[in-house]
Amino acid sequence: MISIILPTYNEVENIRVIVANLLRLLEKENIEGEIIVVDDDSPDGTAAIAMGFIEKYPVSVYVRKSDRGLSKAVIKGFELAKGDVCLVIDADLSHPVEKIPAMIRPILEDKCDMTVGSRYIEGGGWEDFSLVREIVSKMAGFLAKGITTLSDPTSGFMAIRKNIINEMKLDPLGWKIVLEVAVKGKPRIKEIPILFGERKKGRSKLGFKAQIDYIRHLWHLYCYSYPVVFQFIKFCIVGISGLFIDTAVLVALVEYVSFDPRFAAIFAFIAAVTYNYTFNRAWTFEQGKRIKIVSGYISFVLVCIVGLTIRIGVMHLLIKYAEMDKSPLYIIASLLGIISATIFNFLGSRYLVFSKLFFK
Ligand SMILES: Nc1nc2c(ncn2[C@@H]2O[C@H](COP(=O)(O)OP(=O)(O)O)[C@@H](O)[C@H]2O)c(=O)[nH]1
Ligand SMILES: [Mg+2]
Repeated sequence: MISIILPTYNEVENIRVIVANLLRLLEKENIEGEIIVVDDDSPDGTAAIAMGFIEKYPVSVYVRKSDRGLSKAVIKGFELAKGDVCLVIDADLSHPVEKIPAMIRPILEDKCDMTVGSRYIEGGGWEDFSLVREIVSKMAGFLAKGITTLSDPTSGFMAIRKNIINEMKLDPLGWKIVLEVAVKGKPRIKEIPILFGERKKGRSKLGFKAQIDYIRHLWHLYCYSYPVVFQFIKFCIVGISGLFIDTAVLVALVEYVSFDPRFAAIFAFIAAVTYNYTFNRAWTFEQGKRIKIVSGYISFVLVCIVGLTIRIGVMHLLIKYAEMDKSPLYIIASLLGIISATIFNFLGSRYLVFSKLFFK
């Protein structure tokens, strides 16, 4: 059986037509299927119209009352689906329903686990040309190149074997669920060419917020795909901002409390280390929050002190044996020291401080 998931928000002008089109297709192609409308309590009464189909047809309607969101609605649809294959399609008549047999066949024949309707492979395209939409869509696809080989990762038209979904923990953050499933579930994917039609009725919900959400989603998926690289990037971001804290405390103590700069540097170091620990625990390392605060902190301080020793040690070696004591070479020596210390601090944090050793 096929479960067709239809996410809707304010589609009062389209819902009747799309459901009727889907029912007609199921009958014509002799496909056993159910249609699940997942509506986010649209104020325009979309759900009420969809309910009109329930009695006579294999249609069910689920109304989500809070927390609007396309991905969340689709995930709800996956949960409710009884079929072996789930197909997701937009309700605004943008996606060609006649392609549904081509979308599900390769999965039923076990040639792949997932199919995605693509505008950017041979045979696919846009029915009505809209330069802005196409640029936004191409740009969004380009940004996802590092994590997927899909030609059209922002497509909302997809089908997938249900058991792949069952095994996954889906993050409902993103606008379009295709990328989430493709990256995390690693299914065998086949792209199916589609002609994408611009909606004729109602308004697109792809606003500014959805685009920001897309960028946040991409960031999460990049972090997921390249955990060490992105942890290191986060670690460096925290480290660089920590340098500002360090300098601010130093200047404040010297200027306002008349501390000796070398004495003030001790407090500046403590402030920066505390700041770095807090943010690395909350943000850089996924499991950070499971770390015992105090013992994790102590080990982090120790790692940083060893890091500082490494920084000065590397500097000392370069000055002594590579004669890097004259300006500007000593600055390069110092930078190389900082790089070595950063790498050490990162490895120490990842494999010691934020490891299972200090779990609560
Ligand atoms: N349930 C639910 N459906 C949504 C939401 N946002 C959009 N949709 C539906 O998702 C599909 C695609 O949305 P649309 O606004 O056409 O996006 P676009 O094609 O990228 O401009 C349509 O069927 C919408 O009704 C939402 O927050 N909740
Ligand atoms: Mg649309």
